[in-house]
Amino acid sequence: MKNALIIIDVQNDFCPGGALAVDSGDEIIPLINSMWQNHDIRCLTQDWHPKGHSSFASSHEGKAPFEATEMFYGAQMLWPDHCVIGSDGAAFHPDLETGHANMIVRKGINPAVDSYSAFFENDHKTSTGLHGYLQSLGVTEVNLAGLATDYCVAHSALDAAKLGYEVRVLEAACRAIDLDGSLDKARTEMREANITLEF
Ligand code: VGL
Ligand code: ZN
Repeated sequence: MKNALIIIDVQNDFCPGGALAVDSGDEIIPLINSMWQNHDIRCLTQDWHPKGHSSFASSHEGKAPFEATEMFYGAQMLWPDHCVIGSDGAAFHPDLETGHANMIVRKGINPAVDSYSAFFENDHKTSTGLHGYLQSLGVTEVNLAGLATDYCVAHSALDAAKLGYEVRVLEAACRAIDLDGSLDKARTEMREANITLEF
């Protein structure tokens, strides 16, 4: 039995000054850097969108960022353009120690489907391959931190719980976007899924 640390989307665009900045997003980096040692398998995710991605408000006429819309796979929040493949905004924050990672998952690369979770795209069907990777290494426990608590961290945690992992979210090493109560909602859903929220 092995444990994994999965660090979600600690990229320039989610940190202060970025295109979809999360308040104090960069404050979690020293804590994350101190956590690598305690885990067998260490993964990073990178939000990684082609230009004109369908999750960008700019791709929908008459829509503004932070408005919701309907996609063929269900409700989708529209965002400012962010984490465009190859851009500085898509790069990991320079203070994040990325050298510890066994593997890096890139998600949201399909122009038509967003991907909050590290495990499945927002259609809840298309796998990123991370589950197979962790399974093949004997990982049973998944610890998550990063950005943003209420979107990519929560969706990753909920999918991990559904897949049968024991899941902990290290909230001291997370920061939230918190749109219209999204943080409270995410916390409730995670608790209901038996995910441990740890400070
Ligand atoms: C995220 C919104 C859009 C996240 C990614 O990392 O939480 N949020 N893309
Ligand atoms: Zn995104």
